[in-house]
Amino acid sequence: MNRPRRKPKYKIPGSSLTWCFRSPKGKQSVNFTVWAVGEGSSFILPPSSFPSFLMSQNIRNLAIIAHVDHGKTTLVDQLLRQGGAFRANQVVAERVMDSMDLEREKGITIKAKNTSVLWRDKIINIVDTPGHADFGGEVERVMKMVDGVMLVVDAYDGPQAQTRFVLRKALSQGLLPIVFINKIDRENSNPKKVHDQVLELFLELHANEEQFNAPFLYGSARDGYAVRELGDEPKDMIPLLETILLRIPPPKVDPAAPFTMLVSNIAWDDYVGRIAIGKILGGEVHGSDLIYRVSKDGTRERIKVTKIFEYSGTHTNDSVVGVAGNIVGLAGFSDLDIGETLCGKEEQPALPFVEIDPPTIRMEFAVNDGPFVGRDGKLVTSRQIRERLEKEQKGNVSIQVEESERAGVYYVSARGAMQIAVLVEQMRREGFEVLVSRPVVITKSIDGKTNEPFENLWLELPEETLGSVMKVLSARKGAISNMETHPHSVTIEAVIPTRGLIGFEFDLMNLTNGRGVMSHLFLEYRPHAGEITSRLTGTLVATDTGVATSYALDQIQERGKLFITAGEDVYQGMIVGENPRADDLPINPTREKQLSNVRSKGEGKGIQLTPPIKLTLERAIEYIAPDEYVEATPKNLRLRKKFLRPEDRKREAKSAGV
Ligand SMILES: Nc1nc2c(ncn2[C@@H]2O[C@H](COP(=O)(O)OP(=O)(O)OP(=O)(O)O)[C@@H](O)[C@H]2O)c(=O)[nH]1
Ligand SMILES: [Mg+2]
Repeated sequence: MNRPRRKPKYKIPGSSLTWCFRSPKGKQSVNFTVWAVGEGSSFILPPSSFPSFLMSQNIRNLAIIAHVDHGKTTLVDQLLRQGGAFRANQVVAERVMDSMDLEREKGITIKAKNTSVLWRDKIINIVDTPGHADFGGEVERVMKMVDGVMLVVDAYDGPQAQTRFVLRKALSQGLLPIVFINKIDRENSNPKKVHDQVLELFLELHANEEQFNAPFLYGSARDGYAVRELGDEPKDMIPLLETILLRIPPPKVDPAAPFTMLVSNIAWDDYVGRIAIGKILGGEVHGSDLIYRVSKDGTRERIKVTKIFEYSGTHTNDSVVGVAGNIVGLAGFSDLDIGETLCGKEEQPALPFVEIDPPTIRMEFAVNDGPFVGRDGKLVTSRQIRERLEKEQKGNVSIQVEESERAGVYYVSARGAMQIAVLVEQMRREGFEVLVSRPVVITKSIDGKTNEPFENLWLELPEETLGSVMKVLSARKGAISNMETHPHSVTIEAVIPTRGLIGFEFDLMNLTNGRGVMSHLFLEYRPHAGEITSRLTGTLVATDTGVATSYALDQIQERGKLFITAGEDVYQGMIVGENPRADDLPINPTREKQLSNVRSKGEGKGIQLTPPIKLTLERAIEYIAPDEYVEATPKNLRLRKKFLRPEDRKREAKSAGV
């Protein structure tokens, strides 16, 4: 390998530096401008300034994968810190990679994102991935960009459903793993037991010998340390960075080949438009190069590269060249899809792309046809909604959008209700109003029989709630495959139709007072499991449009639970509460007390209304019945009947044969 002959001295950011080295072409020297000063490496150089044959040897591409909340993004913070990405006195937000508003608000990662640290003269490209099962598609596609993975496992919780899913994907791609058992600071954590559980998982998932011999490290991402052996003195993240350099191989790429890159991710920039993100598999690309974009159907389009981006620390930097092995972003596209090949020569073949797991649920997105349309949102037309959904489909491989047979209604398919809720939440922020239906599962016909998706479900419950949870599980057609009792809890493994899982978390939280923990994972398609009655309650439906009065609500709350409070605007067909019985009860929430000569309107003052139940978007989507919608606007979430007028509902029910 080529090594620099003379180690450059310590420099300050902005100063210039000449680096001499031997190369296959003889003695060479390159001039650099020092970017920043980092720990361990003494300085940080723009990666693009390395000559490309040196580059790929100096790059490590790594994805951080885990179950939700096991600490991936917190770990990335610490790696960036150790790599000198932050100035000594810089105030940095926690979980800097969770940069989307919605990510910060929900405290979870939604989109996979790239960054890099330069440590001991090596560029470590890191991809932070989401851990929530609904965003599994994001994880699958980044596997093609990296040469190794860091599997993070919580030292208390141990491997969970999504640990299994992401590890299986990584192992089947032949990637080498490093295991980081995180949160050893947690009380009652059991890193030794978790170590053994992870090894068992490796066996179960048929890891090859090299993968099975993965190094295990332990630590606390929150407190900023990693150790090789339990009991070692906790200091910093250096053991983890050293392990990455030792264990993760440099990318296997050919710097001498023509330029080739697989589009693994798409980002959007308001100035340059679509950005193709991926690892360069061969050759180099320069700003203003003419390259080819090969679509999945084989058509080739000539593109002029307008910008090259590199990802470093919390920044995106412009670069003059993208070199083989590096993960870069390219701009210059009017249209682009994930999975497409970019290449320098017209005759180059397209690269194969990993097929990712298909969506399992589908929902309707419809134009808001309620009387309050346009009150909160500016983007309400069918065309605006269609364009927004199409844009989402481009950047989000696991979402599919289709037109339905009805005007202004689109079908959106995804991996789970959470994924769709996130999309709706983003649309609300952008000023959209939209109606969304309850999710239905996507069925398949196999040998003439209807098959539906099934999932593995893992539950952990307080023991005393076991009976009631089992009852709900069996009503939802769950079949228990394993059960273990622990001193304070019970763990259950079950196989359940995806259909039975819709709204299940809501029940679980109610039955266990929020103490139940669940995770689930797509298993396979199996024959339809038969009827499942998911919601046993009916609704209280408004008969009139107007303002809800305390007087009316006071009477209504004796019938059921309220979703609204006095003073809120309501409309005919809107759902204002839950009826404990299965049918829908028409009520008038706008009714006012008849005024007599002596009584005044202010007489409602003494009325005590119970606080209304406010469902979050996710819960609301799973709560509603098939003939209902959630109306999502920038400021309000309302539940309503699909057909607002009772006579239309009757007609519809009749034609559906109910
Ligand atoms: N006690 C303890 N808590 C930690 C540690 N690392 C992370 N956490 C906490 O765990 C929670 C989840 O951390 P994240 O870094 O967001 O987890 P994540 O794996 O990125 O989560 P997703 O991206 O949503 O899958 C946060 O509240 C962190 O503060 C740790 O080492 N010890
Ligand atoms: Mg995260």
